[in-house]
Amino acid sequence: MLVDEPKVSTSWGSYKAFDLFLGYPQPTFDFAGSRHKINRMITNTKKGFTLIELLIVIAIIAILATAVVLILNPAQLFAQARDSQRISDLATVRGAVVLYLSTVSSPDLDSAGGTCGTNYWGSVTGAVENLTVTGTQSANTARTVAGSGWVPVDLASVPGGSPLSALPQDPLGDEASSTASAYTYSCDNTNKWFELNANMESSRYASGGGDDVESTDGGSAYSIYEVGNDPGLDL
Ligand SMILES: [Ca+2]
Ligand SMILES: [Ca+2]
Ligand SMILES: [Ca+2]
Repeated sequence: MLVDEPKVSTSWGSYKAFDLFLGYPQPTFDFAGSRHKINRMITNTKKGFTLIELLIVIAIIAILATAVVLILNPAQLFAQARDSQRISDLATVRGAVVLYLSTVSSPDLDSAGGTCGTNYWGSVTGAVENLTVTGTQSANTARTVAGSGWVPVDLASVPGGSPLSALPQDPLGDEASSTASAYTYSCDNTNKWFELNANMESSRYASGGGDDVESTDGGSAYSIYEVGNDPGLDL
């Protein structure tokens, strides 16, 4: 475009003659007016939020926070984490007792040379997790691994030493707080069978849940998580 091209003024504005000739009239750029508009935009952004805008933002944040709490449900997430710990703890103890049975020449599952009978052992006093047990709970609730803990098996006699340094306890179960959550142990010293029990806390892992481990463990109690080497897990 030539610098000295003549402009044509119409009622719409000012056009260059060459654009009119092509049939594509282009308004000339009004630098002064645009600078004014840009300045106004900058001024507007500096103004900040109005009260209504702030209230809307707060309402949106509140709705999102509620949705996150409803979807994630932190209480259930913590319960699920404790259930994962319970599943892991019982697998660890089960592995240790199985190792004891396979490596010790004369294994004794109650460290008393008895039959175990209907006695059971629990990780806290008054442990009633194993609903199928009708016998007496041993006073042994210690976490020691040499035969006087809540799993009365002398794991220290395993060649190479005990696979556990201490017996686990239910994540919510301790003598001071509650007897509602505990691990239990029962045995058959004649057949060298044993069973370990825990109670799942979350709706996910409990009986009827999406990852139900209580009713799918092959044991005798629908609402208790059972592991061990006892056929039918009905000790
Ligand atoms: Ca069960
Ligand atoms: Ca249960
Ligand atoms: Ca059972």
